[in-house]
Amino acid sequence: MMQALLLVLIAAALAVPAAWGAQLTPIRVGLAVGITGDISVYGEPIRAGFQLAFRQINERGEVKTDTILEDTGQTRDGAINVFQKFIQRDQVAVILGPILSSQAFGADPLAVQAGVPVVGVSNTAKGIPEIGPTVFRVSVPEAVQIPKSIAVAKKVLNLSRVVVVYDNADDFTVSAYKTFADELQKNGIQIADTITFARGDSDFSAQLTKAKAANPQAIVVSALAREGTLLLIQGRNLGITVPFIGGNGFNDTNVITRAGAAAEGLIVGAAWVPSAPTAANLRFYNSFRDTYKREPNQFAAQAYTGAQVVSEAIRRANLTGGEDIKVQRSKITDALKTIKNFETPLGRISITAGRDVDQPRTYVAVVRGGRFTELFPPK
Ligand code: 1QQ
Repeated sequence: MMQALLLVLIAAALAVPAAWGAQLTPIRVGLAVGITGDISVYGEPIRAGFQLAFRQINERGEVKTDTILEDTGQTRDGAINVFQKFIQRDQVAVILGPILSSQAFGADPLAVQAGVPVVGVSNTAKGIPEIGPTVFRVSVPEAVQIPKSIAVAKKVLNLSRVVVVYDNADDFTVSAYKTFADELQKNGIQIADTITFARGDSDFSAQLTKAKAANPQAIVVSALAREGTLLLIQGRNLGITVPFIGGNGFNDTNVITRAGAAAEGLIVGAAWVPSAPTAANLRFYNSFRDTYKREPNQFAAQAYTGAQVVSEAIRRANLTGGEDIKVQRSKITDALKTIKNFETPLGRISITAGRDVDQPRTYVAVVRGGRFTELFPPK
């Protein structure tokens, strides 16, 4: 009896370090964010979401992290440089970012080569997790979201004829364009014209004049925020009155603020809306607003979610922080694969066998009165 009790006590004592957090040294996490340049409209909310989440995580004390934030700027090379620094100089155990799919296609292969897990929080092009066995994302891909947006838009607008305008110089906008074109075709919606521009352009009068002449019921646009905003404004100035339907590039309140009245009626698929009625979202929404004195957006919610997923993986990896960096990297990679039905501001999400996100609840939003509002199809 005494012996059995002793064994139980010894077992309990041995179990304590794992259960109570034996982590002694913080785990290094690299945050690759484009804070300057055209993509700062995404980078600012993403940085805010990361920093809020890691502050709360470190305050809870269960997982200790040491985050290093680096500005990638808006280019692919900028992201590659930051990844090199994170992997070699800073010896990080895991990376969150970079913002654009086009940056991920350039930088993620370096992480794959070094065995460093990467979690994208805003990459939505096709083929991101397929970059390699350490690449994950929590941002619902456009291939999943666009079919929902087109189905809702078709019903709401009774669509049969559109024009498609897209940026042919960016990986994400090209990928989303292809998904839009497939989906329009599947829904029997005629594409009266397909018109291109290139990232960096500022004058869209030729494209918009051509689009207007095709007399569509709506204009489908695959663009990043800067070009997307200019297209909305210039389109309205040219007398285009039909609605615009956009992709993930438009999911930012800055687009609405800058485009003003020209953004009204814009339809966009979204991974998050402010009104998502879950306890986890309410906690996130309120703490973000209390901290930053402004409303979060989809990108902030996704960044916060990515930080939560990474810290949960660090917790599950049972690290002390003293391991060889290679061990930390591989244990976190393995732990990321175990994330299932995990409560986040985006709802309950899972990491699939293909390292992509499974997010059951997504939204189609319309801009009304300067806000993204959930759009429901008529019954
Ligand atoms: C991508 C995107 C952009 C809109 C990120 C902000 O979805 O590049 O994949």
